[in-house]
Amino acid sequence: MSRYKVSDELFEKALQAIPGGVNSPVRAFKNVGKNPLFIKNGSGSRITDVDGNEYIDYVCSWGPLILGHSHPEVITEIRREIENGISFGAPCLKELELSEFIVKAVPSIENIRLVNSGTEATMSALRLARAFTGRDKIVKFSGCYHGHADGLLVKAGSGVATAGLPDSPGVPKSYTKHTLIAPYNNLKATTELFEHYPGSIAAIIVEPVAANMGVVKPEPGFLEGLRQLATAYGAVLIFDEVITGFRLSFGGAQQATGVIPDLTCLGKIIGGGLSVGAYGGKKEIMQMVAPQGAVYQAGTLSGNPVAATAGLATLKVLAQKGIYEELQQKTDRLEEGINNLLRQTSGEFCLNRIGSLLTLFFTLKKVNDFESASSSNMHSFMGFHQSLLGQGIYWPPSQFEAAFISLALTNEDIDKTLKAMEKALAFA
Ligand code: KE4
Repeated sequence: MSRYKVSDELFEKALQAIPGGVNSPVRAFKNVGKNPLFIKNGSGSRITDVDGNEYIDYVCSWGPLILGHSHPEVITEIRREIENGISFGAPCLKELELSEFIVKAVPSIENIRLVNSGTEATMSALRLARAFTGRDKIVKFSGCYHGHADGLLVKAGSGVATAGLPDSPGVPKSYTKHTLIAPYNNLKATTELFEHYPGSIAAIIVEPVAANMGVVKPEPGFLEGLRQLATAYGAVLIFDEVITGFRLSFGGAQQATGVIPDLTCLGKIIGGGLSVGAYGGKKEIMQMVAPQGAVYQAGTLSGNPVAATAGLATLKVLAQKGIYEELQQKTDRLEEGINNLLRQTSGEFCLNRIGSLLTLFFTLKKVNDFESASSSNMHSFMGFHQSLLGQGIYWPPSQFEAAFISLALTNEDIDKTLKAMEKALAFA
Protein backbone atom coordinates (compact mmCIF):
# COMPACT_ATOMS: atom_id res chain seq x y z
CA MET A 1 0.00 0.00 0.00
CA SER A 2 1.35 3.46 -0.94
CA ARG A 3 2.56 5.50 2.01
CA TYR A 4 0.58 8.38 0.50
CA LYS A 5 -2.68 6.45 -0.08
CA VAL A 6 -5.07 8.74 1.79
CA SER A 7 -3.34 11.89 0.49
CA ASP A 8 -3.63 10.65 -3.08
CA GLU A 9 -7.31 9.77 -2.62
CA LEU A 10 -8.03 13.23 -1.17
CA PHE A 11 -6.07 14.88 -3.98
CA GLU A 12 -8.18 13.08 -6.58
CA LYS A 13 -11.26 14.51 -4.87
CA ALA A 14 -9.67 17.95 -4.62
CA LEU A 15 -9.04 17.95 -8.36
CA GLN A 16 -12.81 17.75 -8.85
CA ALA A 17 -13.55 20.72 -6.60
CA ILE A 18 -10.51 22.99 -6.84
CA PRO A 19 -8.42 24.09 -9.87
CA GLY A 20 -5.30 21.92 -9.81
CA GLY A 21 -6.53 20.51 -6.49
CA VAL A 22 -4.85 23.28 -4.50
CA ASN A 23 -5.74 26.74 -3.27
CA SER A 24 -2.34 28.14 -4.18
CA PRO A 25 -0.28 26.90 -7.14
CA VAL A 26 3.08 26.60 -5.43
CA ARG A 27 1.61 23.87 -3.17
CA ALA A 28 0.88 21.67 -6.17
CA PHE A 29 4.21 19.80 -6.13
CA LYS A 30 4.05 20.13 -9.95
CA ASN A 31 7.83 20.43 -10.31
CA VAL A 32 8.73 17.60 -7.98
CA GLY A 33 6.83 14.86 -9.76
CA LYS A 34 4.28 13.79 -7.20
CA ASN A 35 0.90 14.66 -5.74
CA PRO A 36 0.91 17.20 -2.94
CA LEU A 37 0.50 15.86 0.57
CA PHE A 38 -2.54 16.62 2.70
CA ILE A 39 -1.19 17.76 6.05
CA LYS A 40 -3.19 16.78 9.11
CA ASN A 41 -1.35 18.61 11.88
CA GLY A 42 1.79 20.40 12.95
CA SER A 43 3.64 20.74 16.20
CA GLY A 44 6.96 22.47 16.72
CA SER A 45 9.29 21.60 13.84
CA ARG A 46 7.16 18.71 12.63
CA ILE A 47 4.12 18.22 10.41
CA THR A 48 2.20 14.98 9.87
CA ASP A 49 0.30 14.07 6.73
CA VAL A 50 -3.06 12.31 6.58
CA ASP A 51 -1.29 8.96 6.12
CA GLY A 52 0.56 9.43 9.39
CA ASN A 53 3.95 10.24 7.81
CA GLU A 54 5.89 12.79 9.87
CA TYR A 55 8.22 15.40 8.39
CA ILE A 56 10.66 18.03 9.57
CA ASP A 57 9.11 21.18 8.06
CA TYR A 58 11.18 23.72 6.09
CA VAL A 59 8.15 25.39 4.47
CA CYS A 60 6.55 26.68 7.70
CA SER A 61 3.44 27.74 5.78
CA TRP A 62 5.81 29.66 3.42
CA GLY A 63 7.34 31.71 6.21
CA PRO A 64 4.74 32.77 8.81
CA LEU A 65 5.57 30.01 11.30
CA ILE A 66 9.00 31.29 12.31
CA LEU A 67 8.26 29.99 15.84
CA GLY A 68 7.29 26.56 14.52
CA HIS A 69 3.84 24.99 14.52
CA SER A 70 1.30 25.54 17.31
CA HIS A 71 3.63 27.57 19.50
CA PRO A 72 2.06 27.37 23.00
CA GLU A 73 2.08 31.15 23.60
CA VAL A 74 0.41 31.80 20.25
CA ILE A 75 -2.21 29.08 20.72
CA THR A 76 -3.02 30.26 24.25
CA GLU A 77 -3.52 33.85 23.08
CA ILE A 78 -5.69 32.82 20.11
CA ARG A 79 -7.83 30.58 22.35
CA ARG A 80 -8.30 33.44 24.82
CA GLU A 81 -9.18 36.01 22.14
CA ILE A 82 -11.58 33.83 20.22
CA GLU A 83 -13.70 33.44 23.38
CA ASN A 84 -14.51 37.16 22.99
CA GLY A 85 -15.84 36.69 19.48
CA ILE A 86 -14.30 36.28 16.04
CA SER A 87 -14.78 39.49 14.10
CA PHE A 88 -16.68 42.76 14.50
CA GLY A 89 -15.92 44.90 11.46
CA ALA A 90 -15.17 47.63 13.94
CA PRO A 91 -12.00 48.96 15.62
CA CYS A 92 -10.65 46.66 18.31
CA LEU A 93 -7.83 46.77 20.82
CA LYS A 94 -5.74 43.96 19.29
CA GLU A 95 -5.44 45.60 15.87
CA LEU A 96 -4.31 48.81 17.55
CA GLU A 97 -1.76 46.93 19.68
CA LEU A 98 -0.39 45.07 16.64
CA SER A 99 -0.22 48.32 14.62
CA GLU A 100 1.61 50.20 17.38
CA PHE A 101 3.97 47.25 17.88
CA ILE A 102 4.97 47.23 14.19
CA VAL A 103 5.32 51.04 14.04
CA LYS A 104 7.75 50.80 16.95
CA ALA A 105 9.73 47.90 15.43
CA VAL A 106 10.13 48.83 11.76
CA PRO A 107 12.36 51.86 11.08
CA SER A 108 10.49 53.22 8.03
CA ILE A 109 6.95 52.84 9.39
CA GLU A 110 5.43 55.91 11.05
CA ASN A 111 1.86 54.97 10.12
CA ILE A 112 0.42 51.63 9.07
CA ARG A 113 -2.67 50.03 7.51
CA LEU A 114 -3.44 46.37 8.24
CA VAL A 115 -4.83 44.25 5.41
CA ASN A 116 -5.34 40.49 4.91
CA SER A 117 -2.47 39.36 2.71
CA GLY A 118 0.84 40.34 1.18
CA THR A 119 -0.89 40.79 -2.16
CA GLU A 120 -3.25 43.37 -0.70
CA ALA A 121 -0.30 45.10 0.94
CA THR A 122 1.75 45.51 -2.23
CA MET A 123 -1.26 46.31 -4.43
CA SER A 124 -2.31 49.06 -2.01
CA ALA A 125 1.21 50.43 -1.55
CA LEU A 126 1.59 50.85 -5.30
CA ARG A 127 -1.78 52.58 -5.61
CA LEU A 128 -0.70 54.92 -2.84
CA ALA A 129 2.69 55.60 -4.44
CA ARG A 130 1.00 56.44 -7.75
CA ALA A 131 -1.39 58.81 -5.96
CA PHE A 132 1.42 60.43 -3.99
CA THR A 133 3.58 61.07 -7.08
CA GLY A 134 0.86 61.51 -9.68
CA ARG A 135 2.81 59.10 -11.87
CA ASP A 136 1.83 55.74 -13.45
CA LYS A 137 4.94 53.66 -14.07
CA ILE A 138 6.53 51.27 -11.58
CA VAL A 139 9.79 49.34 -11.56
CA LYS A 140 9.98 45.74 -10.37
CA PHE A 141 12.70 43.14 -10.79
CA SER A 142 12.51 39.88 -12.74
CA GLY A 143 12.14 36.93 -10.42
CA CYS A 144 10.72 39.00 -7.59
CA TYR A 145 7.18 38.10 -6.55
CA HIS A 146 4.91 40.61 -4.85
CA GLY A 147 1.63 38.68 -4.85
CA HIS A 148 -0.84 38.31 -7.69
CA ALA A 149 -2.16 41.84 -8.31
CA ASP A 150 -2.52 42.29 -12.09
CA GLY A 151 0.22 44.85 -12.66
CA LEU A 152 2.76 42.78 -10.73
CA LEU A 153 2.33 39.52 -12.65
CA VAL A 154 5.17 40.44 -14.94
CA LYS A 155 8.35 38.33 -14.83
CA ALA A 156 7.28 37.30 -11.37
CA GLY A 157 8.94 34.66 -9.24
CA SER A 158 7.50 32.09 -6.81
CA GLY A 159 4.63 30.04 -8.17
CA VAL A 160 4.55 32.02 -11.44
CA ALA A 161 8.15 31.07 -12.20
CA THR A 162 7.61 27.55 -10.88
CA ALA A 163 4.73 27.08 -13.29
CA GLY A 164 6.88 28.56 -16.08
CA LEU A 165 4.29 31.29 -16.71
CA PRO A 166 6.32 34.28 -17.96
CA ASP A 167 3.27 36.39 -17.27
CA SER A 168 -0.33 35.51 -16.61
CA PRO A 169 -3.14 35.29 -19.17
CA GLY A 170 -6.10 37.45 -18.24
CA VAL A 171 -4.00 40.49 -17.43
CA PRO A 172 -4.65 43.17 -20.07
CA LYS A 173 -1.56 44.72 -21.63
CA SER A 174 -2.98 48.06 -20.53
CA TYR A 175 -2.49 46.89 -16.92
CA THR A 176 1.15 45.91 -17.38
CA LYS A 177 2.37 48.55 -19.83
CA HIS A 178 3.34 50.69 -16.84
CA THR A 179 5.32 47.87 -15.23
CA LEU A 180 9.00 48.27 -16.08
CA ILE A 181 11.37 45.37 -15.47
CA ALA A 182 15.04 45.28 -14.58
CA PRO A 183 17.23 42.33 -13.60
CA TYR A 184 17.73 42.01 -9.82
CA ASN A 185 21.09 43.40 -8.67
CA ASN A 186 21.40 45.40 -11.90
CA LEU A 187 21.63 49.05 -10.91
CA LYS A 188 22.75 50.10 -14.38
CA ALA A 189 19.61 48.72 -16.03
CA THR A 190 17.46 50.29 -13.33
CA THR A 191 19.14 53.67 -13.79
CA GLU A 192 18.55 53.46 -17.55
CA LEU A 193 14.81 53.01 -16.90
CA PHE A 194 14.77 56.24 -14.91
CA GLU A 195 16.82 58.04 -17.56
CA HIS A 196 14.35 56.80 -20.19
CA TYR A 197 11.24 57.69 -18.19
CA PRO A 198 12.27 60.74 -16.12
CA GLY A 199 9.33 62.02 -14.10
CA SER A 200 7.11 59.05 -15.00
CA ILE A 201 8.08 56.42 -12.45
CA ALA A 202 5.97 56.40 -9.30
CA ALA A 203 7.77 53.65 -7.42
CA ILE A 204 10.41 51.00 -7.25
CA ILE A 205 9.14 47.86 -5.54
CA VAL A 206 11.77 45.35 -4.49
CA GLU A 207 12.29 42.36 -2.23
CA PRO A 208 15.29 43.71 -0.28
CA VAL A 209 16.44 40.11 -0.11
CA ALA A 210 14.86 38.17 -2.94
CA ALA A 211 13.33 34.88 -1.86
CA ASN A 212 10.93 34.10 -4.71
CA MET A 213 13.53 32.99 -7.21
CA GLY A 214 15.11 31.05 -4.42
CA VAL A 215 17.21 33.16 -2.06
CA VAL A 216 19.18 35.87 -3.88
CA LYS A 217 21.01 38.43 -1.78
CA PRO A 218 21.33 42.09 -2.77
CA GLU A 219 24.88 42.77 -3.91
CA PRO A 220 26.77 45.50 -2.05
CA GLY A 221 25.45 48.88 -3.17
CA PHE A 222 22.31 47.59 -4.91
CA LEU A 223 19.77 48.66 -2.29
CA GLU A 224 21.72 51.84 -1.53
CA GLY A 225 21.66 52.59 -5.27
CA LEU A 226 17.89 52.09 -5.44
CA ARG A 227 17.51 54.45 -2.49
CA GLN A 228 19.56 57.12 -4.25
CA LEU A 229 17.71 56.64 -7.55
CA ALA A 230 14.28 56.91 -5.92
CA THR A 231 15.32 60.04 -4.05
CA ALA A 232 16.93 61.64 -7.09
CA TYR A 233 13.93 61.05 -9.36
CA GLY A 234 11.18 61.64 -6.77
CA ALA A 235 9.95 58.03 -6.87
CA VAL A 236 8.70 56.08 -3.84
CA LEU A 237 10.98 53.24 -2.72
CA ILE A 238 8.87 50.30 -1.56
CA PHE A 239 10.47 47.38 0.28
CA ASP A 240 8.36 44.27 -0.01
CA GLU A 241 9.27 42.69 3.32
CA VAL A 242 6.46 40.13 3.32
CA ILE A 243 9.13 37.44 3.73
CA THR A 244 12.03 39.38 5.28
CA GLY A 245 9.94 41.39 7.75
CA PHE A 246 10.64 40.22 11.32
CA ARG A 247 12.66 37.38 9.79
CA LEU A 248 16.03 38.86 8.86
CA SER A 249 15.98 40.92 12.03
CA PHE A 250 13.34 42.34 14.32
CA GLY A 251 13.23 45.41 12.09
CA GLY A 252 13.46 43.35 8.90
CA ALA A 253 15.90 43.79 6.02
CA GLN A 254 15.78 47.57 6.34
CA GLN A 255 17.17 47.37 9.88
CA ALA A 256 19.70 44.71 8.83
CA THR A 257 20.94 46.71 5.82
CA GLY A 258 20.38 50.28 7.04
CA VAL A 259 18.60 51.16 3.79
CA ILE A 260 15.30 52.81 4.67
CA PRO A 261 12.42 52.72 2.15
CA ASP A 262 9.52 55.17 1.93
CA LEU A 263 6.90 52.41 2.20
CA THR A 264 7.14 48.85 3.53
CA CYS A 265 4.88 45.88 2.83
CA LEU A 266 4.55 43.13 5.42
CA GLY A 267 2.71 39.82 5.76
CA LYS A 268 3.30 36.22 6.88
CA ILE A 269 5.04 36.47 10.29
CA ILE A 270 2.93 39.49 11.42
CA GLY A 271 -0.11 37.20 11.28
CA GLY A 272 1.57 34.27 13.01
CA GLY A 273 -0.11 31.91 10.53
CA LEU A 274 -3.44 33.78 10.30
CA SER A 275 -4.34 36.28 7.55
CA VAL A 276 -2.57 39.56 8.19
CA GLY A 277 -0.73 41.85 5.76
CA ALA A 278 0.21 45.48 6.17
CA TYR A 279 1.66 48.47 4.37
CA GLY A 280 3.10 51.47 6.08
CA GLY A 281 5.66 54.23 5.92
CA LYS A 282 6.03 57.98 6.11
CA LYS A 283 3.00 59.79 7.55
CA GLU A 284 3.28 62.27 4.68
CA ILE A 285 2.42 59.44 2.28
CA MET A 286 0.14 57.31 4.47
CA GLN A 287 -2.14 60.26 5.28
CA MET A 288 -3.44 59.98 1.70
CA VAL A 289 -5.11 56.65 2.55
CA ALA A 290 -8.91 56.74 3.01
CA PRO A 291 -10.68 57.76 5.08
CA GLN A 292 -8.01 60.33 6.05
CA GLY A 293 -7.17 60.87 2.41
CA ALA A 294 -8.68 59.93 -0.91
CA VAL A 295 -6.73 56.78 -1.81
CA TYR A 296 -9.29 54.07 -1.34
CA GLN A 297 -8.43 50.69 0.18
CA ALA A 298 -10.65 48.54 2.38
CA GLY A 299 -11.13 45.02 3.76
CA THR A 300 -13.88 43.24 5.67
CA LEU A 301 -11.51 41.36 7.95
CA SER A 302 -8.60 43.81 8.05
CA GLY A 303 -7.27 44.01 11.61
CA ASN A 304 -9.36 41.02 12.62
CA PRO A 305 -8.89 40.61 16.40
CA VAL A 306 -8.11 36.89 16.29
CA ALA A 307 -5.57 37.26 13.46
CA ALA A 308 -4.07 40.34 15.09
CA THR A 309 -3.75 38.37 18.32
CA ALA A 310 -1.85 35.56 16.56
CA GLY A 311 0.49 38.10 14.98
CA LEU A 312 1.02 40.04 18.19
CA ALA A 313 1.77 36.88 20.18
CA THR A 314 4.31 35.85 17.55
CA LEU A 315 6.04 39.24 17.49
CA LYS A 316 6.18 39.34 21.29
CA VAL A 317 8.13 36.07 21.31
CA LEU A 318 10.42 37.41 18.58
CA ALA A 319 11.03 40.53 20.71
CA GLN A 320 12.56 38.39 23.44
CA LYS A 321 16.31 38.64 23.92
CA GLY A 322 18.45 36.17 21.97
CA ILE A 323 15.77 34.90 19.58
CA TYR A 324 17.49 36.01 16.37
CA GLU A 325 20.85 34.76 17.63
CA GLU A 326 19.20 31.37 18.20
CA LEU A 327 17.73 31.39 14.67
CA GLN A 328 21.16 32.34 13.32
CA GLN A 329 22.86 29.48 15.19
CA LYS A 330 20.39 26.91 13.89
CA THR A 331 20.80 28.11 10.33
CA ASP A 332 24.61 28.26 10.74
CA ARG A 333 24.55 24.56 11.72
CA LEU A 334 22.47 23.66 8.69
CA GLU A 335 24.53 25.81 6.29
CA GLU A 336 27.86 24.46 7.57
CA GLY A 337 26.57 20.90 7.31
CA ILE A 338 25.37 21.40 3.74
CA ASN A 339 28.67 23.02 2.74
CA ASN A 340 30.54 20.03 4.19
CA LEU A 341 28.36 17.71 2.09
CA LEU A 342 28.88 19.81 -1.03
CA ARG A 343 32.63 19.65 -0.57
CA GLN A 344 32.37 15.85 -0.62
CA THR A 345 30.39 15.69 -3.88
CA SER A 346 31.38 16.50 -7.43
CA GLY A 347 27.97 17.95 -8.17
CA GLU A 348 27.12 21.48 -9.30
CA PHE A 349 25.66 23.52 -6.47
CA CYS A 350 25.24 27.05 -5.26
CA LEU A 351 24.05 27.56 -1.68
CA ASN A 352 22.56 31.00 -0.97
CA ARG A 353 21.83 31.74 2.68
CA ILE A 354 20.97 34.87 4.62
CA GLY A 355 19.62 34.87 8.18
CA SER A 356 17.14 32.00 8.50
CA LEU A 357 16.50 31.70 4.76
CA LEU A 358 18.39 29.45 2.39
CA THR A 359 18.18 27.86 -1.06
CA LEU A 360 20.32 25.14 -2.60
CA PHE A 361 20.57 25.66 -6.36
CA PHE A 362 21.74 22.91 -8.69
CA THR A 363 24.06 25.01 -10.81
CA LEU A 364 27.71 25.97 -10.76
CA LYS A 365 26.79 29.57 -11.52
CA LYS A 366 26.79 32.18 -8.76
CA VAL A 367 23.05 32.80 -8.38
CA ASN A 368 22.55 36.57 -8.14
CA ASP A 369 19.48 37.12 -10.34
CA PHE A 370 16.57 35.28 -11.98
CA GLU A 371 18.60 34.30 -15.06
CA SER A 372 21.28 32.54 -13.02
CA ALA A 373 18.64 31.03 -10.71
CA SER A 374 16.92 29.62 -13.79
CA SER A 375 20.12 27.86 -14.81
CA SER A 376 19.56 25.43 -11.95
CA ASN A 377 19.00 21.84 -13.05
CA MET A 378 15.31 21.31 -12.31
CA HIS A 379 15.59 17.56 -12.77
CA SER A 380 18.30 17.40 -10.13
CA PHE A 381 16.15 19.51 -7.83
CA MET A 382 13.25 17.09 -8.32
CA GLY A 383 15.40 14.07 -7.44
CA PHE A 384 16.76 15.89 -4.40
CA HIS A 385 13.31 16.89 -3.21
CA GLN A 386 11.76 13.45 -3.73
CA SER A 387 14.57 11.77 -1.82
CA LEU A 388 14.28 14.22 1.08
CA LEU A 389 10.51 13.75 1.23
CA GLY A 390 10.92 9.99 1.34
CA GLN A 391 13.28 10.46 4.29
CA GLY A 392 10.87 12.65 6.25
CA ILE A 393 12.10 16.10 5.24
CA TYR A 394 9.47 18.53 3.93
CA TRP A 395 11.57 20.83 1.72
CA PRO A 396 9.95 23.63 -0.36
CA PRO A 397 8.62 21.89 -3.52
CA SER A 398 10.11 24.46 -5.90
CA GLN A 399 13.59 25.57 -6.85
CA PHE A 400 12.28 29.14 -6.79
CA GLU A 401 11.34 29.13 -3.11
CA ALA A 402 13.32 29.60 0.08
CA ALA A 403 13.67 27.07 2.86
CA PHE A 404 12.41 28.68 6.07
CA ILE A 405 14.22 27.85 9.33
CA SER A 406 12.01 27.92 12.44
CA LEU A 407 12.93 28.42 16.06
CA ALA A 408 11.44 25.00 16.77
CA LEU A 409 14.15 23.17 14.81
CA THR A 410 16.42 21.18 17.11
CA ASN A 411 20.01 20.12 16.52
CA GLU A 412 18.64 16.59 16.17
CA ASP A 413 16.28 17.80 13.40
CA ILE A 414 19.15 19.54 11.63
CA ASP A 415 21.47 16.54 11.90
CA LYS A 416 18.68 14.27 10.59
CA THR A 417 18.17 16.70 7.71
CA LEU A 418 21.88 16.65 6.87
CA LYS A 419 21.95 12.86 6.91
CA ALA A 420 18.98 12.81 4.53
CA MET A 421 20.65 15.41 2.32
CA GLU A 422 23.79 13.29 2.03
CA LYS A 423 21.61 10.58 0.45
CA ALA A 424 19.43 13.02 -1.50
CA LEU A 425 22.39 14.70 -3.18
CA ALA A 426 23.14 11.37 -4.80
CA PHE A 427 19.73 11.55 -6.46
CA ALA A 428 20.23 15.12 -7.66
P1 KE4 B 1 0.26 36.62 -0.03
O1 KE4 B 1 -0.76 37.37 -0.85
O2 KE4 B 1 0.50 35.21 -0.54
O3 KE4 B 1 -0.01 36.67 1.46
O4 KE4 B 1 1.66 37.41 -0.19
C1 KE4 B 1 2.16 37.68 -1.48
C2 KE4 B 1 3.65 37.93 -1.39
C3 KE4 B 1 4.12 39.22 -1.47
N1 KE4 B 1 5.44 39.50 -1.37
C4 KE4 B 1 6.34 38.51 -1.19
C5 KE4 B 1 7.79 38.86 -1.10
C6 KE4 B 1 5.92 37.16 -1.10
O5 KE4 B 1 6.84 36.18 -0.94
C7 KE4 B 1 4.55 36.86 -1.20
C8 KE4 B 1 4.03 35.45 -1.14
N2 KE4 B 1 5.02 34.42 -1.01
C9 KE4 B 1 4.64 33.13 -1.53
C10 KE4 B 1 5.81 32.15 -1.31
N3 KE4 B 1 7.03 32.61 -1.86
C11 KE4 B 1 3.38 32.63 -0.91
C12 KE4 B 1 3.10 31.17 -1.12
C13 KE4 B 1 1.97 30.96 -2.09
O6 KE4 B 1 1.86 31.70 -3.09
O7 KE4 B 1 1.18 30.03 -1.82
